[in-house]
Amino acid sequence: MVTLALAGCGGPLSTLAPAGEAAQAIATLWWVMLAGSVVIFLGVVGASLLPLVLRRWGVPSARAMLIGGGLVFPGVVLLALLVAALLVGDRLSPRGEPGVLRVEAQAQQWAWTFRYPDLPGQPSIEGVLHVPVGRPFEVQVTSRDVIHSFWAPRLGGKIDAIPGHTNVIRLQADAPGIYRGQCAEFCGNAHAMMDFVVEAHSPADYAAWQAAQGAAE
Ligand SMILES: [Cu+2]
Repeated sequence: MVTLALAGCGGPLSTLAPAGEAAQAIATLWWVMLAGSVVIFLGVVGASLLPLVLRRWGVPSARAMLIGGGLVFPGVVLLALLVAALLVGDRLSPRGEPGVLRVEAQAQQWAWTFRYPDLPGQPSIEGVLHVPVGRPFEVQVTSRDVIHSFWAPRLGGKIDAIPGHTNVIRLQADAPGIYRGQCAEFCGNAHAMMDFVVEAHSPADYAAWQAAQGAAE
């Protein structure tokens, strides 16, 4: 049953098929939250049945239920989730590493344009983001019109594309391949069509692509 339900979680836009460090951290947090919520659900069901089973032993006082179940327990769970989410968020944030690959992603109804400020000729390519594998890259995301959201689920989390503002997300692809991305903020009629791909190249292929950009200039 669970296997059947989880079979729907695969595919090219699945956060549960991570292909990079940031996406792996997000997927791990998701599994921890799923396991935790199953345990809590069973605990709550168990606690509600306990008085029936152990009637003669008495039930906890209302005060104990309120303080234990209403304050202490959710407090501990929410604090643990907050710490875990902050740690994962840190892995998605830019780290100011020297020499990190920088890419600009500009959203516009209804397409993505990627620019490479560090490459000769500063190429500008619509719909395809070229990156090398095994090396972190920072995507500087902005918008020319309304708010969009940059999201390549197998590589990492979402980040808003806001007009007049630049948000940065740090991603990495661990294996060569094509990773699909999608605008994740409703932005008008063709929002659902506003997709892109991240093409992760082996170091040699990336060097060749880079050289071709310089030559095209
Ligand atoms: Cu959009």
